[in-house]
Amino acid sequence: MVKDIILDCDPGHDDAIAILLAAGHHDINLRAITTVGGNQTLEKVTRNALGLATLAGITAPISAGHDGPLNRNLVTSPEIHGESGLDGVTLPDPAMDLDPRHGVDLIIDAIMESDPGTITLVPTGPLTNIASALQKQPEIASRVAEVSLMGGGASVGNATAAAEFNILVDPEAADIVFSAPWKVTMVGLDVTHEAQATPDVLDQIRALNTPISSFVDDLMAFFIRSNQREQQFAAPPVHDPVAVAHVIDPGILATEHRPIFVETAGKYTTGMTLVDRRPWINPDKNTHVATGIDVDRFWDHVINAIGNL
Ligand code: PIR
Ligand code: CA
Repeated sequence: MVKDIILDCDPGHDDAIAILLAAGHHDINLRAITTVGGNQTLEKVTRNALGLATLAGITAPISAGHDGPLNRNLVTSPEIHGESGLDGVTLPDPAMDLDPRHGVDLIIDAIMESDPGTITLVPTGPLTNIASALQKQPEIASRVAEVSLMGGGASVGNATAAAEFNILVDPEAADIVFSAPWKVTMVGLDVTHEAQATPDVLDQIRALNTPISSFVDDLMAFFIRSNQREQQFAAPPVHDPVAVAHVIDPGILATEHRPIFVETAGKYTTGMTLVDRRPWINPDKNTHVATGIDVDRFWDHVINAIGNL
């Protein structure tokens, strides 16, 4: 079944793979791309989104959202993604214009224009735009099928001991998103750290032998080096496409229905996603945590999508 998604992202090497997966996979109808300040400044990630859309032949509207968190200063990740946010590749000049609407308005319009329950939101950056959309039009909560977001973790952080980067950048926004009356699936580090671009995966991508496959190869070459240098990963975790893959093929992830809370004022734990795993606690919120992943099936979808482009 084809699923309609809105991708809210901060490209970013792994966001780029999420965009290619969404654009190339036959079971996804990409309705809109919105950008948010995160891995790099809004200006840079928006430029990257336009270049990627040009490369992949995407015709969906693209618009720029918030340039930084609701009430904090933006922290970026140049050590992982470089100065451009997408170091290691040269993007084509954009062949399309940005949609003139603010990203938040594009998100609201796309949801309110669609039949209830048909759109899945896939945020792969800080949750600023999504929280802002909820504040501006709370009715979106009842109209969205699911929020499949890359962020957080039940047992591990990357930006700090407790926090994953996307949640740490804007914890207040994350708190709003995890507290709203809609289904949230947290595709966090517990599963995305398993989704590594191993030499075997890269061989399969190279074997496609297309302009896009060699672009992905160059993109991953930079990401391999930065992840090795900064976080001692032998092969880099490619986080963001896992949240798209969950929409394509829900069986790819094992999930648990558990209450999840975002720490906004911890001494050591700001940005932590606290998962209540006490078995006797009946979840009274519709939050789900991903706890396992079929890694081979995940890469099959990504490689299939890249091959379609
Ligand atoms: C990845 C990211 C940030 C920091 C590191 N070290 C690695 C970005 C990715 O784009 C992904 O969305 C999320 N934030 C993973 O933490
Ligand atoms: Ca991202």
